[in-house]
Amino acid sequence: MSTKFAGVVVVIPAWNEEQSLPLVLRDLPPVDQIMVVNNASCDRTAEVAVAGGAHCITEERRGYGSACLRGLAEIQTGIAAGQPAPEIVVFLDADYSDHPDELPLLLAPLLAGEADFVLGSRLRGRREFGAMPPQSRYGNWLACTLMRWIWGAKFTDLGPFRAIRYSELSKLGMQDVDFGWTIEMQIKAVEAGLRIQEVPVSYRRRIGVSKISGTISGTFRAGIKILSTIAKYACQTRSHSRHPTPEKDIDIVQRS
Ligand SMILES: Nc1nc2c(ncn2[C@@H]2O[C@H](COP(=O)(O)OP(=O)(O)OP(=O)(O)O)[C@@H](O)[C@H]2O)c(=O)[nH]1
Ligand SMILES: [Mg+2]
Repeated sequence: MSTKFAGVVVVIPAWNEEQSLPLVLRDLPPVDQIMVVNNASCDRTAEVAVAGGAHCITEERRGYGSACLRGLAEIQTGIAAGQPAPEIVVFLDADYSDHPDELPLLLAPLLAGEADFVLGSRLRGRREFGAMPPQSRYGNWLACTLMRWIWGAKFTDLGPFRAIRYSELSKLGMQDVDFGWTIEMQIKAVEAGLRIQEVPVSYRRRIGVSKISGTISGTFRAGIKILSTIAKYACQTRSHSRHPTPEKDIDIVQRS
């Protein structure tokens, strides 16, 4: 039995993931709390979450960001009721594409006090053939290229498996209720001057029905959402700063 990561809460947004969620929960190392946000599923997602030892809450409003925001609201409610604030919040998808047993890789720089935000990069890690279809890789590349041009930030991915210091996350003012959530966090982390690191993570084909990258409409909607999120924050940056183009690259430490 591995040692428990104290002060760590894992938030898992889940929409109809009864097949994959038990495997995610099985492979996660012990943490203070695993919070599954059941996003109005019509399968047995809630039952398998509880059976797997997770704290399960329901968010009726659909959308990836809605589920993540609900997880944050639940943490705030706990703190208001006297529970200690978590030190680190981890986000992880419920579809078993990421490898939950790689959690220690994400936590290491945070626990060592070397980073405030650690992003799992699928582009720098091992990917099963077909796990990230070409449109998904292209979308990531485009978004990361735009972030580099606009904010000088050298990300390689918008991966969902990520860990962030709760004290910093709670100050970012996260808002997006959809698939703009991941890039919003990255942009706001850069603008807030957080110490950011990327670590390579493995990625495999999802279990269950693909909702985004495996469908044309899902890919299109996610792409539009990500680009419009970049445009929104780029306009805000421009209106707040007389020097919108950073003079030097923002250092995102790449750990191997
Ligand atoms: N698509 C979608 N996913 C949601 C929603 N709410 C929660 N989720 C969860 O968010 C995670 C990411 O969604 P995925 O559907 O895996 O998106 P993706 O990884 O970009 O694409 P595919 O795996 O190819 O479908 C999964 O754990 C979903 O169950 C929602 O409203 N829409
Ligand atoms: Mg997925």
